[in-house]
Amino acid sequence: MFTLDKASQIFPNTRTADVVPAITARFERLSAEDQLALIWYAYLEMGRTITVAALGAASMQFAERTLNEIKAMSFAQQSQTMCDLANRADTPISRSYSIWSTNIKLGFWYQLGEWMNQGIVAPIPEGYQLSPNALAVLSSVKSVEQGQQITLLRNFVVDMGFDPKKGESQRMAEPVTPPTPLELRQAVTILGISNPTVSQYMDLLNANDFDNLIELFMRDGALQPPFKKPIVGTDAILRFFREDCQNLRLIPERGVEEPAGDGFTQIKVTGKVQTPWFGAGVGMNVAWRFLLNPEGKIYFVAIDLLASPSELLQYAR
Ligand code: ECH
Ligand code: GLY
Repeated sequence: MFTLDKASQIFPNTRTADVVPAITARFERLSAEDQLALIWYAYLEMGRTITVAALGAASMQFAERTLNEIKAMSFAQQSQTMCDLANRADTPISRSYSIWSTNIKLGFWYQLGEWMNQGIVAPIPEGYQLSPNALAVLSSVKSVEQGQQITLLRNFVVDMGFDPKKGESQRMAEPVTPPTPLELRQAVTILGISNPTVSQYMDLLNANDFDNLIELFMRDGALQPPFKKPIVGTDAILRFFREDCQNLRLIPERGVEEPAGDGFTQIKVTGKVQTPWFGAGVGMNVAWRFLLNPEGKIYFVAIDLLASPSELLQYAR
């Protein structure tokens, strides 16, 4: 029988973008001032080639009160509030922040960035000098591919704030958008793959049809997002889909399918993923590693951010 541990080791030659956790760890050791300035410079630089979309109004409602509170503050208080978030200081705003879903956190910073540009929120002080370490981290951020850059930026933002319950708190997420109507859905085709579970997985996720998507999983099945521990069980996976997976675009390209023993099948697919934040502007190179039970239900799927585009063609076990 397969265990989760054994399942997570299928296709061990998949090379993931380990620079992401490595750079994130270096970033975390910087001062709050350096962190904020570094993000500002990286964000400005990225904005020269790609456009970030604003979050819809309905999704922003949870952050609105905090945003208005910050807007009404003096520049000094605003800078302090942003530093508190980066320092994970225990303040009421840092506590509110920690229970927001990833997208609400990103939408909140997007708005602050707009206000910094307009002079409504305290800018990074003119002539601010990054420390030598921060300069080195910034140059590492700039040196990786765009899909890895936006993953870094998202990591930086997600880890801010103060969570007394360490992730166990009630979370606030955006409203769930209804699934795409059947007649507007488009089916993927994946070179080398005829397995129906895998194509349905892609099609249902692309259609935000999470209630049918979750039916593809075994009750104790698991999904492992990039650089994360597996999310185990259909209740937790469904919550993750609703909170973190709306309006993604999965563009699988090719794959291999082989027996894995005990009647299970292992399938590796590579391709691109687009996030609604950047649309077609950024295609992240990813692999999906599926392990299916004899009935074709998903026991395990890992999504890996790949080290380089050449990994898209890498199928050797
Ligand atoms: C300013 C300065 C002060 C400090 C801060 C600032 C603002 C920063 C801002 C940053 C915005 C960053 C954004 C990043 C978005 C990243 C999105 C990513 C999405 C990846 C999704 C993937 C999906 C994979 C999956 C697949 C599955 O099959 C299953 C589900 C799942 C400048 C003010 C902070 C505004 C918007 C990286 C890979 C394929 C696992 C989800
Ligand atoms: N905005 C959804 C995501 O890509 O995380």
